[in-house]
Amino acid sequence: MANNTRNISDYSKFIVDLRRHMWMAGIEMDLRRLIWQIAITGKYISAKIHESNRKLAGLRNIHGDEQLALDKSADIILQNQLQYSGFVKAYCSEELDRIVPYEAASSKYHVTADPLDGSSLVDTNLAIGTIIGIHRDSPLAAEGRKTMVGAMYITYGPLITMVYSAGKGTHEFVLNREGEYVLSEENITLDEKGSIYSLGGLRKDWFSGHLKFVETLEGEGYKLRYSGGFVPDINQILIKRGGVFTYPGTKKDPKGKLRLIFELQPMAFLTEQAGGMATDGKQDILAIKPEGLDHREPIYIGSRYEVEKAREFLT
Ligand code: AFP
Repeated sequence: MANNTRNISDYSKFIVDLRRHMWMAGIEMDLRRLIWQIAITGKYISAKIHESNRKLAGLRNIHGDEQLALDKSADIILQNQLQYSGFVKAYCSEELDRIVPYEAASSKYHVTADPLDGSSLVDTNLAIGTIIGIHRDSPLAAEGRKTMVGAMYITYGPLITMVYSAGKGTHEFVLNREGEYVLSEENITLDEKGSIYSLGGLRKDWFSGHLKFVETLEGEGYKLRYSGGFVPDINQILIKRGGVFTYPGTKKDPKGKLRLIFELQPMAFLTEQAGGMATDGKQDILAIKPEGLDHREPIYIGSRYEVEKAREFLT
């Protein structure tokens, strides 16, 4: 055989799909299967986004936001996929007002979901996403560092990508035309310092310490990257290997906007696994014990330099 042709095993070295990656990482079987089940829902949710009627469902979730039909549909897709999977002991999501126990026999994982974060961006065709937390106990039982065993998000953009961690690094996969998740970025590692910042909240409502922090980064030439979608904004910092996202406490909302269980814990888990940090300005997000499903916290998340710098201005 001419030496410039590769046999199939050579090619397979390059196409590492999600199941093979998790097996090679030595992740426990039920957790591998659960992550796989959740990743597959990305295809169904993406199909829903493309066919959705975008009409307001008129339903209200517990957080007082208006609920787009899409949020509800994404939640139902996740529940249908997980309720009888046998791996989920209980499920809670931003679209529900309680934790739903599942009767599956051998289930042991608790799943948290923001089924479609950034849904208000759907009509702008900007990227939105699904955020998932995986816990060995109820997410309300203790701080995230004690209960979390994994986290992932799916980004619905020009490509469908999925980033996951089960405690052995943070890795990105792309959904290819054949419907397989293929490894695209392995062991994502943030630089000590980045060059982009993503700033939530209104400047006029910022506290002085936060304003001084932002002005310091501006003085160091940071470039603004903010889409209004938590998933693509965090994804940009991970894929560009650095920078900081912040949605601070403000004079109007001292606890900020983003929810600890459904949004902040999963992104904090993924970012720490990528060598970064996530705090509320003072303490680690994963060190905060959730007080309830609607618990919100300010967030500073990304490279160590920027998150530590924020702490200087906020304590
Ligand atoms: P929606 O889910 O209502 O679109 O809110 C998205 C979000 O929760 C999060 O994805 C963004 O980071 C944040 O809100 C943007 O908030 P602002 O619209 O106040 O900038």
